[in-house]
Amino acid sequence: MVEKYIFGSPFETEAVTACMEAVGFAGKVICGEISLEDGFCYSYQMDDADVIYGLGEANRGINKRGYKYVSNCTDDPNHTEDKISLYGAHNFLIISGKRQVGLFFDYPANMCFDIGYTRQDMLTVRCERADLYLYVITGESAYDVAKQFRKIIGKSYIAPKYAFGFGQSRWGYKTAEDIETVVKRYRDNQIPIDMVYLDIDYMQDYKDFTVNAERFPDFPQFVQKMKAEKIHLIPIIDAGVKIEDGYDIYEEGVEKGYFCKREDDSDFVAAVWPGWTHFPDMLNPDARAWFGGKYERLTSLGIDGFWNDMNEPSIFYSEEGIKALNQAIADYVKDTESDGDVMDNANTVPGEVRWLMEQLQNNPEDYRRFYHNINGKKVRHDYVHNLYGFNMTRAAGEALQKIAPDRKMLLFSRSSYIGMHRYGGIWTGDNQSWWSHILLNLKMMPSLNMCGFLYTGADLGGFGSNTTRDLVLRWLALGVFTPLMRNHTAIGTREQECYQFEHIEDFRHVVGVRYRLIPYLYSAYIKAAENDDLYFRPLGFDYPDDRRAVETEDQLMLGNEAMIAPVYTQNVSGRTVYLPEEMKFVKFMPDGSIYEETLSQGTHYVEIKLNEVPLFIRKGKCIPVVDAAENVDAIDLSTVRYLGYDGAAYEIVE
Ligand code: MIG
Repeated sequence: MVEKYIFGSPFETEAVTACMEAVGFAGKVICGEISLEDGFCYSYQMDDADVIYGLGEANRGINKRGYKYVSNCTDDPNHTEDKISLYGAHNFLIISGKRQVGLFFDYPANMCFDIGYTRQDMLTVRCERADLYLYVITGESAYDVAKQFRKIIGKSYIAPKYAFGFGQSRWGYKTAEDIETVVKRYRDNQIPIDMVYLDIDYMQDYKDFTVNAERFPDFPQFVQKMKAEKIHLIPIIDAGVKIEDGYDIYEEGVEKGYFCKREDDSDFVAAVWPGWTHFPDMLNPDARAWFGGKYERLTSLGIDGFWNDMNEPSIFYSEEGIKALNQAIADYVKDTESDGDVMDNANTVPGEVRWLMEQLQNNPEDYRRFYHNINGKKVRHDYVHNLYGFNMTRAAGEALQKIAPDRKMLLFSRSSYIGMHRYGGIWTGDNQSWWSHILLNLKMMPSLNMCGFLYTGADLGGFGSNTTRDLVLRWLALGVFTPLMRNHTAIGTREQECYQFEHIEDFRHVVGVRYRLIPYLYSAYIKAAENDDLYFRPLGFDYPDDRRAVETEDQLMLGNEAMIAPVYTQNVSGRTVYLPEEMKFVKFMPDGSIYEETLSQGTHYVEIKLNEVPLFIRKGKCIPVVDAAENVDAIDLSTVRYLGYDGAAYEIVE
């Protein structure tokens, strides 16, 4: 059962697609207390045994208890354990204990979820203005509640099958030659691959929808050449539009009034990669259609996939921020009669100047300095901050449906709000080449699925920091199962393409296992999307009465047939797994054979070498496997056989 409560005058986020009558709040909701004395505050006294699921792309565990999280889409590339805000805002929780209750707080501004942080047994959800919809969902189990929630937010975006191939990316590939080298080395080494990503350097001066003509002398022909090699090129699109005379997108946007404006109606100016930029008003339906239409410049050249970046939106600094900093420096120079070179020795930078410098990036002040024009109404950005990335991706998604109604395109975003799952997937942003981030990747996946985001994945091998061979291999062995399987890394870090390391055959094998499993994984994904179901689930969704299963957070259920338990620690030759019931332990061995062993319910230590990929098949189930292939098109379904329990059947769907 789903109930919808209205508080004040909520902003229509369009997260929910189901038509429902909202009930006015009459002092009581099914579970918990609500106070409207100081903004909005929901509170609930948690039982010791209550598990709190949800929050989509958030830090820490699958059970969110024991910390606080703030929905405030933020470009923060350092995902340490203390961080409370990442790129997305997914305000959906499930309280699972004596009762099974889902709560969706449909509110697009800053919102705090204190889940046993201030007081260990208290869950409180607060926001500044009591203008929101609250959906309260009751069900038989946490799993049931999640599925009911998925029903009201509309069907998830479905990625094309090629997007289940392997992708290579690196911030730093600049020229057609760089890309060709990557493709050649993958093909020469017979490591399967379907996609190479174009990061910001393909553009002319970081201008959206342009291609640098020196680096790509004949881009249309290059796209075709790559196509012939069975490679899809996936360009990045950034939120900010460069201010530059003669750049038609900038000029059109100014003329049509499609950029976000300051209070005095001048176009807001922020610095991002291109230098000074304007932000397209993604919340204005006309501006959205206009910006989305520009993707055709690239699709008309044969491009069929995109990743949307910097759409929190990320701000390096604003004109106002720089002015304040310059003023502080000038004042300092005047006061001290120094020679004006405050930067020559960091120790001489006065506290106030240093503070202003540190505050330049993603400053909350800046998010209060610009406005959206939403159907004629002026809305200050901070009131709707968490909807920007959603609507950028919606702009693209709606346009792509028009441009090529019969063709599935790949689309995913960095920033998101619930509702965006209908238009694209997400990648989890700038992680690091840390072992702990393999586990963070794993734990985020089911929470994202609860919020509708099925096409998801992390930067395999790690984005920031220098990676190592063993880390890439172990991470790939998790990535084999995530819908987005992409190796991506930052400029300046150690090269981490699969061919950069010794014993390339191990990489060929691990990536090859992905291709052996694509018929299964893509089917499981389509089934989840079509049935408002989850592709990845916490063990507690399937075994709610088994406390040990509920508390297991380093394994996931996949589809209806499988469980994964990747290795995420260094220098080990295996790991401990917990089996809530008998399962078949399967290992894809480097010689192409498949090891199978039936394991009983309980705890087992299983050996898993760096070049082996483990998987568990549930009792009574089976999954299809095929021969490895060099790209998705080359997968030969006639090589199919079934792994798992005899007598079981599996239906492959596409
Ligand atoms: O400020 O385009 O998360 O994947 O490589 C960094 C360069 C901008 C952030 C993305 C990352 C991408 C990088 N971008």
